[in-house]
Amino acid sequence: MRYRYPKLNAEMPDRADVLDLTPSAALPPLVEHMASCDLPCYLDRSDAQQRLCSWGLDGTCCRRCLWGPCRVTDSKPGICGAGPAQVVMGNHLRMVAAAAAAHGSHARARLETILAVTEGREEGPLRGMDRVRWLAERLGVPQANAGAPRPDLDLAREVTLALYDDLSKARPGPMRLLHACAPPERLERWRELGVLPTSTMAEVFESLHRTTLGTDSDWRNTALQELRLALAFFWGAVVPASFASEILYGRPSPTSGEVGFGMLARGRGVKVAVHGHLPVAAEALLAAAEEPEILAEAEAAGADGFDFYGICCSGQELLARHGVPSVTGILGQEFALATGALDALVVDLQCVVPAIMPVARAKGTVVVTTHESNRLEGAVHMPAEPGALPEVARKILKLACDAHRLRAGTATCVPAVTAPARGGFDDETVLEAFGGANELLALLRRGDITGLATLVSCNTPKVPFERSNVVLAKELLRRGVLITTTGCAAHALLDAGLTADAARDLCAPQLRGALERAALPPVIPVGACVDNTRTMFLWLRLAEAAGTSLSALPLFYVGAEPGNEKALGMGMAFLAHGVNVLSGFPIPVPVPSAEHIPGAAADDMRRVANPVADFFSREAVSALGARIVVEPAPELAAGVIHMDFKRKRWALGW
Ligand code: XCC
Repeated sequence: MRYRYPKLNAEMPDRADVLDLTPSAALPPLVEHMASCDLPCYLDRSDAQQRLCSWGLDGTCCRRCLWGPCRVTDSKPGICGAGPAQVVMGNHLRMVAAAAAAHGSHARARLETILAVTEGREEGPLRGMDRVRWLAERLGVPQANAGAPRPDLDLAREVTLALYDDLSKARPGPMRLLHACAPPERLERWRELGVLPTSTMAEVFESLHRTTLGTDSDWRNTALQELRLALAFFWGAVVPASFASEILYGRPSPTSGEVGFGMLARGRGVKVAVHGHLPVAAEALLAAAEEPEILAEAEAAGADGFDFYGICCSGQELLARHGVPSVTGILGQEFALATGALDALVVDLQCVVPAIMPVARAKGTVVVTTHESNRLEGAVHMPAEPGALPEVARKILKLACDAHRLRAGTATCVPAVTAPARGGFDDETVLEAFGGANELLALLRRGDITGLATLVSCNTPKVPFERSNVVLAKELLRRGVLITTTGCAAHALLDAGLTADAARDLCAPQLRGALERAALPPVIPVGACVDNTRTMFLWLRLAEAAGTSLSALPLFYVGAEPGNEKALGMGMAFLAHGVNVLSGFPIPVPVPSAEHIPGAAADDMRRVANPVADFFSREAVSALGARIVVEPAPELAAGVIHMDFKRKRWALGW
């Protein structure tokens, strides 16, 4: 074994390291199975890519114009004269712009679905009218007309258009939801820094503009644009996407069951997995699967109805609202197909990797794409547009039945690995469970809860499969930290059994007592990545109860295994709100990069100074009251977080 410590990206685990160190009992047999089928997996592709390009790792490769690409150092600026800080910052900004475009497209698709319902083009009802009324109150949208309450669809339409405006308006002006919900202390800081945004689309537009050749050459000014963009990303895309899902499908409710790859062997139905981020097609599939005509199709194909499964964030959405078993996150998608258990994989938006197609072909699984932005070569495309959802869902399920019929007798390899799990929580259910924000605050003050952390974002080949998230969660529970989770981090923690009540045994005694009294699991899944909204609102309620700012409280945003640009944008958004951010990896988050120490052992590295890194790790503290910390080793990361919580507690006199 070679891999010990992922030195700032310079060393990645190889196949043997991953098999040795992953906490997942399901992964090794699946890797072996793929090899026996002559199907390469991500580990093969990752090994083939080593060593990764050091310029890319440092963020100092500039390919934003056609003069280069330039590999920039202090002594060798780009052809235009750009130095390393400018290139690192500009590349970084472009990644956050991509993130905002991704969550923004996601929000837009959901807002369009609500509008289709309000216009009668799509079937209702809107199950989240409480959220509509809550938003109407915050946004100052009148709820009555001439003394009579406004019809639900009318009110929902105006609220949705207000959210749409925050997402898309081009002319300068305040973002309504941000101004309605952000704490006054933050609004004041953002005003002072000059980073109040116009809209998500406007800030993406401006970010791309100012990273073109010969534009913003002052990297500090580019850093401020990144903060402005991060606020637009959060309040114009992330929060509306989460709320829109609630308006369409209602609040989640706590569920319990089992999760993991082993669930693919359960049941005798036509097996359909949903994958991506938009639960629009997935919800329509669940509804269609109850219809007698469709059930008859399944029976005619020799099945006993339908068995649904979830992958990535669509999986988190279905787990939260319907208790549908989640199978895996982004790195596990090809293994889910390799089991040979799935008849159909229905994908919507984002995090659907092209590597799944050869595996699906080999196993006879039909892959259906449902969104124009997310086509896959060789897949069947069935656009799940508002207005056609029930019909498209029926057609997809019929395709799945055909695949089931054709696949009869296909050999499967499903590791018998499942975990008990709970899901379906939001900020309200967590607060209710503790008896309200004041009671949760009292537990925090008393030290029953040391601090609160949210473990979010993706999985990455840069660590052994799911290891950083799982090790870090266990270490934090041992230190009394209350954990919420979303996205692929949640998949890792679900699969490790950490969302089951039995895992309370891993907690510090006082935290364990508090969780038992509240009947909450040790790690609390609050949904998909856009549902980081729920953690933010939980923390805002706590700060309000404490009469202080987020930056004064023991809170940490943790992306131990960031992979997608969206993870980067989310970290920046929490940072802008005054929450410390721990990232498992420096790139794309800029921190001092690694350099071999001349004359020392082959794996001795030192950190090289980088002003952008200093900005986010030091200067950000005075500007925002928070900073970015990078620590790849999860055991050490837990110590970093705990130390910060102790300092915050001392400062608060707790
Ligand atoms: Fe994608 Fe959301 Fe990341 Fe997972 S966690 S890899 S973004 S599915 Ni959102």
